[in-house]
Amino acid sequence: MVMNRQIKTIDLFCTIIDNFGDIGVCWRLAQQLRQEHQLTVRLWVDDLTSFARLLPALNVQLAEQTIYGIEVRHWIDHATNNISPYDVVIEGFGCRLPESYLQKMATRTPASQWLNLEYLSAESWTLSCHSLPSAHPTLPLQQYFFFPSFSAQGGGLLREHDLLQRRDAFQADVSLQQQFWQQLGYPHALQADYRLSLFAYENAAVPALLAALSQQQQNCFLAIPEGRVLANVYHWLGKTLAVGDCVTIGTLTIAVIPFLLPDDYDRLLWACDLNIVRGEDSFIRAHWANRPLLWHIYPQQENAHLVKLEAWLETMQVAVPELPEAYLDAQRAWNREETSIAYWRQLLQICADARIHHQRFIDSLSRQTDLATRLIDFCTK
Ligand code: TRH
Repeated sequence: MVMNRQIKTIDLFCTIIDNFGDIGVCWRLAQQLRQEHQLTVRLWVDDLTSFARLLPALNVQLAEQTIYGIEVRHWIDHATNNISPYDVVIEGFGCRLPESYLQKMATRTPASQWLNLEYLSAESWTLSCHSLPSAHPTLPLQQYFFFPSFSAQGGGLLREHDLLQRRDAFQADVSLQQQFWQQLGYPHALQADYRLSLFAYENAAVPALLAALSQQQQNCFLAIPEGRVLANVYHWLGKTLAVGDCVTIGTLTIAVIPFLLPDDYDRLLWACDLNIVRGEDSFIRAHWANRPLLWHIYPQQENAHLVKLEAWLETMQVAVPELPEAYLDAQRAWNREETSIAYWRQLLQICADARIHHQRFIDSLSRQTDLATRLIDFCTK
């Protein structure tokens, strides 16, 4: 008979290399484990200053603090020295745990369960590696690979239990949307024919996209949270913009908005007709917005990211064969940094044509169990 193991406490370790994706995922997971699974969660983060962009309530001077019931620890050298490991220890994205901590995990009774939370990829090999153990070379400890996935066979996607209801309520209520745009300082955004958000890495396609959007039949309101892609926007405009600035060129209005709190960023995605997103976490949040998206995938050496991109496109196509090829091609064009204005002139139509098909893909994902629940199931069984 297989005995279910009781899990009460979880350590989650995160290093912030650059950008916000790793901590975005870890913070989201920590909150869900605490709020939806009533676990004691200790989150170890090496860079509190970057973390504070997502969580301004964080005091970056403190080595330990509790926020929303989660114990946040500054993960610096020796921080784990006098600490007893919890029931489950999760390494976010292959960050290396101190050897002394691994020893304590192995000698604890029962030994801590050790998971490596991997990056999301729709590639099929991740499903065969999901949940596989890998033995520590010297300690009696196994590490298990946990792969987020679009498939029922993998680790699933992060999705809070009430997220879709909150989204639906927001999208059904124009006054909530009006209030949101008002708070951002752009009440007139709702008067545009289309609303777009843009969060991307530097991308040479941006000037062509903006030029195309400025020469349409319809008016577009484009909200750009402060970040790296602004370099390309400035290039097209011939001048820099500060947060709070808003310019109109032809049919395009561009507003540079501050980097938003995660809940407000969700609202921005829900409020837009098309979201341009990047990396991993904003990419998944854009799925849950249930609107067409353009994904700027995190560039990797030897174009490994293009394989990942194709795997996601294939996953969508298999789930919804009617998804227009043009929508899939737009993803490729964005990542090859297509600079033809003529190409981007079709984007709004492509997205409008794809919208209901894309929503069928999101529906299929919404019916799957979320990542946090699968993770707990995996640890308890
Ligand atoms: O910041 P990113 O480029 O992170 C990337 C990826 O995760 C990539 O896989 C990883 O290897 C690399 O970092 C090191 O993109 P991502 O994943 O979308 O993370 C951005 C986070 O910032 C996400 O949690 C959403 C959040 N965000 C806000 O909270 N407010 C905002 O205004 C914006 C634009 C984003």
